[in-house]
Amino acid sequence: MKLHLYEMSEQQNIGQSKTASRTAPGYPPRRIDGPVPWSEPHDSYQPVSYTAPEVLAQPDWADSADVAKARESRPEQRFQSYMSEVDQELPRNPKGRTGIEGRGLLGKWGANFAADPIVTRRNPDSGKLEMIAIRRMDSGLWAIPGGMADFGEALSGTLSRELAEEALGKVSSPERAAQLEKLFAEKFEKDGRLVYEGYVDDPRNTDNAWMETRAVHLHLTGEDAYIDLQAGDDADGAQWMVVNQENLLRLYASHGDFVGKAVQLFQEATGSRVLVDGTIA
Ligand code: RP5
Repeated sequence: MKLHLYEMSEQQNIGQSKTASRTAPGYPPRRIDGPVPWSEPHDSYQPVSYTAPEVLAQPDWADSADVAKARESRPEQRFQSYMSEVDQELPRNPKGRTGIEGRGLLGKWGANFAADPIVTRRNPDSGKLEMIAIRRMDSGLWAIPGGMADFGEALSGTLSRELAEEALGKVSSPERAAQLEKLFAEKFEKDGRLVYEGYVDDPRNTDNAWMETRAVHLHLTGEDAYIDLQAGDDADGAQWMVVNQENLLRLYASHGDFVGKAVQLFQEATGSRVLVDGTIA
Protein backbone atom coordinates (compact mmCIF):
# COMPACT_ATOMS: atom_id res chain seq x y z
CA MET A 1 0.00 0.00 0.00
CA LYS A 2 1.28 3.45 -0.86
CA LEU A 3 1.27 5.75 2.10
CA HIS A 4 -0.07 9.24 1.76
CA LEU A 5 2.53 11.93 2.09
CA TYR A 6 1.25 13.57 5.22
CA GLU A 7 1.17 10.29 7.12
CA MET A 8 4.96 10.47 7.10
CA SER A 9 5.09 13.55 9.20
CA GLU A 10 1.82 13.85 11.07
CA GLN A 11 3.10 12.15 14.21
CA GLN A 12 5.86 14.69 14.50
CA ASN A 13 5.33 17.51 16.88
CA ILE A 14 6.05 20.59 14.79
CA GLY A 15 8.99 22.44 16.20
CA GLN A 16 10.37 19.41 18.01
CA SER A 17 11.71 17.43 15.06
CA LYS A 18 15.46 16.96 15.03
CA THR A 19 17.02 18.87 12.20
CA ALA A 20 19.85 17.53 10.07
CA SER A 21 22.03 20.46 11.02
CA ARG A 22 22.01 21.92 14.51
CA THR A 23 24.97 24.16 13.99
CA ALA A 24 24.76 27.65 12.61
CA PRO A 25 27.85 29.39 11.22
CA GLY A 26 30.19 30.63 13.96
CA TYR A 27 28.36 28.89 16.83
CA PRO A 28 30.32 27.02 19.52
CA PRO A 29 29.46 23.32 20.09
CA ARG A 30 26.19 22.91 21.99
CA ARG A 31 27.07 19.72 23.91
CA ILE A 32 23.36 18.71 24.05
CA ASP A 33 20.90 17.64 21.35
CA GLY A 34 18.17 20.12 22.19
CA PRO A 35 15.78 21.56 22.65
CA VAL A 36 15.50 19.58 25.89
CA PRO A 37 12.36 20.59 27.87
CA TRP A 38 13.13 22.70 30.94
CA SER A 39 10.94 20.31 32.96
CA GLU A 40 13.53 17.54 32.49
CA PRO A 41 16.05 17.77 35.35
CA HIS A 42 19.59 18.64 34.31
CA ASP A 43 21.69 19.52 37.37
CA SER A 44 24.91 20.18 35.54
CA TYR A 45 23.51 22.25 32.66
CA GLN A 46 26.13 24.77 31.63
CA PRO A 47 25.20 26.54 28.41
CA VAL A 48 27.95 28.24 26.41
CA SER A 49 27.37 31.96 26.02
CA TYR A 50 27.40 33.21 22.43
CA THR A 51 26.12 36.31 20.68
CA ALA A 52 27.56 36.91 17.22
CA PRO A 53 29.76 40.02 16.77
CA GLU A 54 27.43 41.37 14.06
CA VAL A 55 24.53 41.23 16.54
CA LEU A 56 26.56 42.90 19.31
CA ALA A 57 27.39 45.72 16.87
CA GLN A 58 23.66 46.51 17.20
CA PRO A 59 22.55 47.13 13.61
CA ASP A 60 18.99 48.43 13.26
CA TRP A 61 17.55 44.86 13.21
CA ALA A 62 19.13 43.95 16.57
CA ASP A 63 18.19 44.71 20.19
CA SER A 64 20.37 46.33 22.78
CA ALA A 65 22.63 43.88 24.61
CA ASP A 66 20.80 45.09 27.73
CA VAL A 67 17.70 42.88 27.89
CA ALA A 68 15.77 45.38 30.07
CA LYS A 69 16.32 48.11 27.46
CA ALA A 70 15.18 45.70 24.74
CA ARG A 71 11.95 45.06 26.62
CA GLU A 72 11.32 48.78 27.00
CA SER A 73 11.59 49.18 23.23
CA ARG A 74 8.71 46.71 22.64
CA PRO A 75 5.02 47.67 22.47
CA GLU A 76 3.68 47.82 26.02
CA GLN A 77 7.19 46.90 27.22
CA ARG A 78 6.45 43.21 26.71
CA PHE A 79 8.16 40.47 24.73
CA GLN A 80 5.69 39.07 22.22
CA SER A 81 5.21 35.48 21.05
CA TYR A 82 2.80 33.34 19.03
CA MET A 83 3.23 30.73 21.73
CA SER A 84 3.15 30.89 25.50
CA GLU A 85 3.75 33.93 27.66
CA VAL A 86 7.40 34.93 27.51
CA ASP A 87 9.37 35.32 30.71
CA GLN A 88 9.58 39.08 31.02
CA GLU A 89 12.96 39.31 32.76
CA LEU A 90 15.13 37.11 30.56
CA PRO A 91 13.21 35.45 27.70
CA ARG A 92 13.51 31.66 27.87
CA ASN A 93 13.17 29.33 24.89
CA PRO A 94 9.64 27.81 25.17
CA LYS A 95 10.83 24.42 23.86
CA GLY A 96 13.73 24.01 26.27
CA ARG A 97 17.51 24.07 26.65
CA THR A 98 19.60 24.49 23.54
CA GLY A 99 23.13 24.45 25.00
CA ILE A 100 23.73 28.12 24.16
CA GLU A 101 22.71 31.25 26.04
CA GLY A 102 22.74 34.74 24.57
CA ARG A 103 21.31 35.48 21.10
CA GLY A 104 23.68 33.76 18.67
CA LEU A 105 22.95 35.18 15.22
CA LEU A 106 19.44 36.31 16.14
CA GLY A 107 18.96 40.02 16.66
CA LYS A 108 16.08 40.00 19.12
CA TRP A 109 15.84 38.76 22.66
CA GLY A 110 12.95 36.29 22.78
CA ALA A 111 11.00 35.49 19.64
CA ASN A 112 12.37 36.58 16.26
CA PHE A 113 9.46 36.60 13.84
CA ALA A 114 9.36 35.31 10.26
CA ALA A 115 6.85 34.60 7.51
CA ASP A 116 7.04 31.55 5.22
CA PRO A 117 5.29 31.33 1.83
CA ILE A 118 4.55 27.74 0.83
CA VAL A 119 3.74 27.99 -2.88
CA THR A 120 2.76 24.78 -4.67
CA ARG A 121 1.61 23.60 -8.12
CA ARG A 122 0.76 20.36 -9.89
CA ASN A 123 3.48 19.77 -12.47
CA PRO A 124 1.53 19.42 -15.72
CA ASP A 125 3.94 16.83 -17.14
CA SER A 126 4.65 14.60 -14.13
CA GLY A 127 1.38 15.11 -12.24
CA LYS A 128 3.40 15.59 -9.05
CA LEU A 129 2.97 18.21 -6.38
CA GLU A 130 5.86 20.72 -6.39
CA MET A 131 6.80 23.66 -4.19
CA ILE A 132 8.97 26.74 -4.61
CA ALA A 133 12.20 26.03 -2.72
CA ILE A 134 15.42 27.99 -2.40
CA ARG A 135 18.86 26.85 -1.29
CA ARG A 136 20.02 28.89 1.68
CA MET A 137 23.55 30.23 1.54
CA ASP A 138 24.11 29.90 5.30
CA SER A 139 23.52 26.14 5.49
CA GLY A 140 23.33 24.94 1.89
CA LEU A 141 19.93 23.41 2.74
CA TRP A 142 16.78 23.74 0.63
CA ALA A 143 14.07 25.78 2.33
CA ILE A 144 10.81 27.65 1.99
CA PRO A 145 11.74 31.17 0.76
CA GLY A 146 10.82 32.83 4.05
CA GLY A 147 12.15 35.93 5.74
CA MET A 148 11.96 38.07 8.84
CA ALA A 149 8.72 39.86 9.66
CA ASP A 150 7.21 41.92 12.45
CA PHE A 151 4.96 40.35 15.07
CA GLY A 152 1.37 40.23 13.81
CA GLU A 153 2.11 42.26 10.65
CA ALA A 154 -0.21 41.87 7.63
CA LEU A 155 1.21 38.86 5.85
CA SER A 156 0.41 39.18 2.14
CA GLY A 157 2.94 41.93 1.45
CA THR A 158 5.72 40.26 3.45
CA LEU A 159 5.18 36.86 1.87
CA SER A 160 5.21 38.21 -1.67
CA ARG A 161 8.25 40.42 -0.97
CA GLU A 162 10.26 37.46 0.36
CA LEU A 163 9.21 35.35 -2.60
CA ALA A 164 10.25 38.07 -5.05
CA GLU A 165 13.60 38.62 -3.32
CA GLU A 166 14.58 35.00 -2.93
CA ALA A 167 12.96 33.15 -5.83
CA LEU A 168 11.63 35.53 -8.48
CA GLY A 169 14.78 37.48 -9.40
CA LYS A 170 14.16 40.83 -7.71
CA VAL A 171 17.80 41.76 -8.27
CA SER A 172 18.39 40.30 -11.74
CA SER A 173 14.99 41.22 -13.30
CA PRO A 174 13.52 43.93 -11.08
CA GLU A 175 10.60 44.93 -13.32
CA ARG A 176 9.32 41.41 -13.86
CA ALA A 177 9.80 40.62 -10.16
CA ALA A 178 7.85 43.76 -9.17
CA GLN A 179 4.90 42.64 -11.30
CA LEU A 180 5.01 39.16 -9.82
CA GLU A 181 5.33 40.55 -6.29
CA LYS A 182 2.11 42.51 -6.81
CA LEU A 183 0.37 39.49 -8.30
CA PHE A 184 1.41 37.28 -5.38
CA ALA A 185 0.38 39.87 -2.78
CA GLU A 186 -3.15 39.76 -4.25
CA LYS A 187 -3.16 35.98 -4.42
CA PHE A 188 -1.97 35.54 -0.84
CA GLU A 189 -4.61 38.00 0.28
CA LYS A 190 -7.38 36.15 -1.55
CA ASP A 191 -6.36 32.48 -1.47
CA GLY A 192 -3.53 32.16 1.09
CA ARG A 193 -4.20 29.72 3.91
CA LEU A 194 -2.44 30.00 7.26
CA VAL A 195 -1.15 26.50 8.01
CA TYR A 196 1.13 27.09 10.98
CA GLU A 197 1.92 29.73 13.56
CA GLY A 198 4.58 29.24 16.23
CA TYR A 199 8.07 27.96 17.01
CA VAL A 200 10.63 27.04 14.33
CA ASP A 201 13.31 24.47 15.15
CA ASP A 202 15.94 26.75 13.62
CA PRO A 203 19.66 25.95 14.06
CA ARG A 204 20.23 29.56 15.17
CA ASN A 205 17.98 29.22 18.24
CA THR A 206 19.43 29.72 21.70
CA ASP A 207 18.07 29.60 25.26
CA ASN A 208 17.17 33.30 25.03
CA ALA A 209 16.40 33.92 21.34
CA TRP A 210 14.44 31.75 18.91
CA MET A 211 12.54 31.83 15.63
CA GLU A 212 8.75 31.86 15.34
CA THR A 213 6.87 32.02 12.07
CA ARG A 214 3.56 32.09 10.29
CA ALA A 215 3.50 29.77 7.27
CA VAL A 216 0.91 30.40 4.56
CA HIS A 217 0.03 27.99 1.74
CA LEU A 218 -0.93 29.09 -1.77
CA HIS A 219 -1.63 26.54 -4.53
CA LEU A 220 -1.18 27.87 -8.06
CA THR A 221 -3.20 26.69 -11.03
CA GLY A 222 -3.45 27.65 -14.71
CA GLU A 223 -0.81 29.98 -16.18
CA ASP A 224 0.45 31.03 -12.75
CA ALA A 225 1.87 27.54 -12.26
CA TYR A 226 4.45 28.11 -15.02
CA ILE A 227 6.39 30.90 -13.32
CA ASP A 228 10.16 30.76 -13.83
CA LEU A 229 12.26 30.93 -10.70
CA GLN A 230 15.50 32.86 -10.17
CA ALA A 231 17.59 32.71 -7.00
CA GLY A 232 18.01 36.01 -5.17
CA ASP A 233 20.22 37.61 -2.53
CA ASP A 234 20.32 35.04 0.26
CA ALA A 235 19.95 31.99 -1.95
CA ASP A 236 22.20 30.30 -4.46
CA GLY A 237 19.45 28.17 -5.98
CA ALA A 238 15.71 28.24 -6.62
CA GLN A 239 13.57 25.44 -8.02
CA TRP A 240 10.17 23.85 -8.29
CA MET A 241 10.92 20.95 -5.92
CA VAL A 242 8.87 17.76 -5.88
CA VAL A 243 6.99 17.48 -2.59
CA ASN A 244 8.00 13.93 -1.75
CA GLN A 245 9.03 12.34 1.50
CA GLU A 246 12.76 12.41 0.77
CA ASN A 247 12.80 16.13 -0.03
CA LEU A 248 10.62 17.10 2.94
CA LEU A 249 12.91 15.32 5.38
CA ARG A 250 15.87 17.30 4.08
CA LEU A 251 14.35 20.78 4.25
CA TYR A 252 15.80 23.44 6.55
CA ALA A 253 14.65 23.61 10.21
CA SER A 254 10.94 22.67 10.65
CA HIS A 255 10.05 23.49 7.04
CA GLY A 256 9.25 19.87 6.15
CA ASP A 257 6.66 19.82 8.95
CA PHE A 258 5.04 23.03 7.68
CA VAL A 259 4.81 21.68 4.14
CA GLY A 260 3.43 18.39 5.47
CA LYS A 261 0.70 20.31 7.25
CA ALA A 262 -0.06 22.30 4.07
CA VAL A 263 -0.34 19.00 2.15
CA GLN A 264 -2.74 17.60 4.72
CA LEU A 265 -5.02 20.64 4.43
CA PHE A 266 -4.70 20.59 0.61
CA GLN A 267 -5.86 16.97 0.57
CA GLU A 268 -8.81 17.76 2.82
CA ALA A 269 -9.81 20.78 0.75
CA THR A 270 -9.53 19.10 -2.67
CA GLY A 271 -10.40 15.49 -1.85
CA SER A 272 -7.18 14.38 -3.57
CA ARG A 273 -4.36 12.25 -2.14
CA VAL A 274 -0.69 13.10 -2.36
CA LEU A 275 1.42 9.95 -2.48
CA VAL A 276 4.87 9.51 -0.94
CA ASP A 277 6.57 10.23 -4.27
CA GLY A 278 4.58 13.47 -4.68
CA THR A 279 2.03 12.17 -7.21
CA ILE A 280 -1.39 13.77 -6.82
CA ALA A 281 -3.91 10.92 -7.09
C1 RP5 B 1 13.32 30.24 9.57
O1 RP5 B 1 14.21 31.25 9.15
C2 RP5 B 1 11.96 30.74 9.18
O2 RP5 B 1 11.07 29.65 9.03
C3 RP5 B 1 12.22 31.49 7.89
O3 RP5 B 1 12.14 30.63 6.78
C4 RP5 B 1 13.67 31.95 8.03
C5 RP5 B 1 13.83 33.44 8.24
O4 RP5 B 1 15.18 33.77 8.45
P1 RP5 B 1 16.11 34.34 7.28
O5 RP5 B 1 15.82 33.53 6.03
O6 RP5 B 1 15.68 35.76 7.08
O7 RP5 B 1 17.49 34.16 7.75
O8 RP5 B 1 13.43 30.01 10.93
